[in-house]
Amino acid sequence: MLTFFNDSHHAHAPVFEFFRGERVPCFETPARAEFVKARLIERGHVLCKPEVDSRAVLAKVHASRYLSFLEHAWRDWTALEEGNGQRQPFPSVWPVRSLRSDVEPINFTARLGLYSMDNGSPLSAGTWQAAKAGADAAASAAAFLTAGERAAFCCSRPPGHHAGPDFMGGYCFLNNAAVAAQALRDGGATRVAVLDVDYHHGNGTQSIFYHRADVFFASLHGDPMTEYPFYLGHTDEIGEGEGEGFNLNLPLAAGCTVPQWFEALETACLRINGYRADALVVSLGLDTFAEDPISKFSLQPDDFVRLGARLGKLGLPTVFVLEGGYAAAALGTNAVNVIEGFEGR
Ligand code: OKP
Ligand code: ZN
Repeated sequence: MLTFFNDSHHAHAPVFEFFRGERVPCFETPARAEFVKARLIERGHVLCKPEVDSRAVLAKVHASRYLSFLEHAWRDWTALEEGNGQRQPFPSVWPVRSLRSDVEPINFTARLGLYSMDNGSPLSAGTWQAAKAGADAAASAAAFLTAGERAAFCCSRPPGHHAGPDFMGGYCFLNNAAVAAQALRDGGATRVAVLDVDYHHGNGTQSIFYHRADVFFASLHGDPMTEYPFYLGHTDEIGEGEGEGFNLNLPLAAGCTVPQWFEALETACLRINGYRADALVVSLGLDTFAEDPISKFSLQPDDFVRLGARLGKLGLPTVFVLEGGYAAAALGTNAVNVIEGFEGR
């Protein structure tokens, strides 16, 4: 399969995050993409550099004030104080209900809080550069599909599906799946389906398309009553206005069985068939793997072949975008298994 890989993912390399009140090494590491790259090459897949500038598409899925903040965040952070280049910025105040989010404060940390859903998305020097390259990969993949390619895989990091119209969160900054979907629409697809199979609900993608009928969003994920991102991903979220009926959430209990997971996948696939999509974007999180350190589903490597095969049966031009998956050493095998299941190899 045509795959997109860009070395600038290395530029996003925060050192630590907070987990259960402790400072721990980041789960979302450069090694993840390198493990996938190595396995792709080993299995004979062609690696391309993204060459499409996603800026125009980004402006359609993210708010311009958020994009400006993100692009200049590291410059602003390091200008604040000597030594900040060695420190990771984190938000400390968030505009919850009854606080104003329409006014952008001058204070850097206050702006960071305004544009973040959690304290789980540390910035580093090259966050913008890496995230932008991931968005460029999504736009490039979409361009190849528009030109007649059957499928493409974007081996990008950081992931994107928690990033909403105007916020970062859950290791995500720019929503690559949304960029791919929007670029496919711009390329002439009438209806695009986005299927999110990451362990965590794709709250950012859902929010970006919640009021739209031209992009159908479906997600299988750990029940938000107990699992991150907690505040979105319930079954009664069906879309609003024009978008009513074009959002499908299939929450599953943490610890559910593999057959239960595939049953939910089947439900999502049948809905995608009914939608008569022209193209498919898959938010390919591999943190459904049994050995994942932060998730609680139990898929095995072979189950990823089966997932790929089921997606291939949809018969749609498909962009795969890498999302989560934190058992890094197994990530390459699991990702390539999906691709090869899809190709029927
Ligand atoms: C991103 B993706 C809090 C630790 C938990 C949330 C998990 C983000 C998963 N600092 N972080 O969907 O794989
Ligand atoms: Zn995830």
